[in-house]
Amino acid sequence: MKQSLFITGGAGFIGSNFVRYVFQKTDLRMVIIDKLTYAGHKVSLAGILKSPRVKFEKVDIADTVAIRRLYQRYKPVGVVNLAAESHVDRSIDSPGDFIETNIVGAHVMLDQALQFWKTLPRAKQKKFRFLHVSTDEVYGSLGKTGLFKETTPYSPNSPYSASKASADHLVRAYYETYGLPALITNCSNNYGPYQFPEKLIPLALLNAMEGKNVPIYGDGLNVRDWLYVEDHCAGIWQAFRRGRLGEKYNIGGRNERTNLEVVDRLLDALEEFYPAARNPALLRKGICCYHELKTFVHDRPGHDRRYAIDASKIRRELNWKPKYDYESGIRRTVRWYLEHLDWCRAVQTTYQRERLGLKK
Ligand code: NAD
Ligand code: TDX
Repeated sequence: MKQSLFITGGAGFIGSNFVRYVFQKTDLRMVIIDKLTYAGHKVSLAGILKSPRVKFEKVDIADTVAIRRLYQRYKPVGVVNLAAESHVDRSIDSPGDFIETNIVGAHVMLDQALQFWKTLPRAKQKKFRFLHVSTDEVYGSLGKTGLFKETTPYSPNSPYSASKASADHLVRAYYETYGLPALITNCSNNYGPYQFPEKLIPLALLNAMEGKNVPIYGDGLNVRDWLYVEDHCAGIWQAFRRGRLGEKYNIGGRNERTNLEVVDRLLDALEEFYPAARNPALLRKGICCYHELKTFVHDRPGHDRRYAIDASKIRRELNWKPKYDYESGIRRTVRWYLEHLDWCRAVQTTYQRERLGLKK
């Protein structure tokens, strides 16, 4: 049997896009390890799960015994660790879940990888890699100028980013202390198909389509650096194949936008593909323009002001560059959501786009 790659979190947003990417670009076998939380759905992998090249294991990455068994059973050629609790607002309400998955779970994946790797013959040890997928949020918040570099000191502000930062430190420690062949990617905000509708872009789109308010936190001037998800997948794949062990690679598309700019562009695109004048949900409420739905709401506690990524290292060393510009990415995304309302309904069983992150 061909050797397999472990992909944790493969039923989530980036994970499902990454599984599709690897499926199309290679002939590798994949083992998807996912707990199927509120954010993980097999429907995001429709079609692919039928392939004999793909195995699905519903397992919690923090379950040491189950993870050990998977390493022993499949003997992977490498691991791409995407599984995480990923939503900042939820981390404000329930930080414990983030500690458990993002720190304890990452540690279990690393430690069991090390135990397994030590049993491999030299030649296989040399090929094995553990790539940990992280975020730019570990660097904290920027002022009006400047970019996050790989050398920027960590300064996480939310329980989410603190948990991701902890995991990054553990990955580094496992490389430095035990020689586990590991590396890290730190990416900016992703957007595109299969993003769970708790995040700004799908939430704004779906609310607007249904004639509901589009919540904008604070003054709407916080800046994020947006990257189309397929470009992130390509960066992860390049780093996994050719990145230097023990290194970190920042990934980002230099698409800095205020949240207000993002929402305005989305609502314009929605008007183009689904005019408000033809949308019964808006007509019923006497609303003639999607922009009327924009609503300023209480700010997120500890809301980072600005993120911006310097991706020159991955460009230079691994020849990665984004394929999609912001305009084409946004248009593809809006069209995808309009054409996949069945997916949106299927994944929103326990969550109705209520406001999160104000509880504590
Ligand atoms: P997501 O929330 O859409 O998906 C996370 C997946 O992990 C889900 O399928 C979920 O079921 C699974 N999962 C959660 N806890 C688990 C556990 N204990 N065991 C096994 N599986 C578990 O997240 P996403 O946006 O796809 O993010 C994926 C990774 O990329 C995360 O590590 C995140 O920190 C990182 N990241 C995300 C972004 C972004 O903009 N979304 C940017 C940079 C980095
Ligand atoms: O309803 C909203 N209104 C709003 O103004 C929501 C959900 C968000 N926002 C703001 C908060 C942020 O400034 O929009 C911006 C983007 O918010 P999110 O989509 O929640 O993303 P963010 O907090 O920036 O984090 C995302 O990017 C980095 C991912 O969720 C993380 O997993 C990733 O690491």
